[in-house]
Amino acid sequence: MAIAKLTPEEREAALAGLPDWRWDADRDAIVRQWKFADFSEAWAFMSRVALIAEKMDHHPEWSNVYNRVSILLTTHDAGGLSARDIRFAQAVQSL
Ligand code: HBI
Repeated sequence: MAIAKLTPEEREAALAGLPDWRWDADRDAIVRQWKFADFSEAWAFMSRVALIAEKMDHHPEWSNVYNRVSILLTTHDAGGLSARDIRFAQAVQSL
């Protein structure tokens, strides 16, 4: 499924609205980390993110170590960051 990568200008504009996310130039991805009180809190968050992923048919690259969760968003179909990643990050932001 062809979807366009964001231009540098589009990326900067999108990131201005997502201050907690940073751009990973090597992956052309956006990344964010969270630290929760404990594993239970982290897992509860991941459960909600998983539902977003299935609903949007867009899936994060992520990892969890005890109370920490890292999420990296990129669009494999585009070979880099796309509007889908921005929409996903906004949905996570609004949890
Ligand atoms: N998730 N992050 C990410 N990137 C994709 O390109 C992607 C996905 N989830 C599902 C998906 N693509 C499918 O739409 C296609 O691979 C069919």
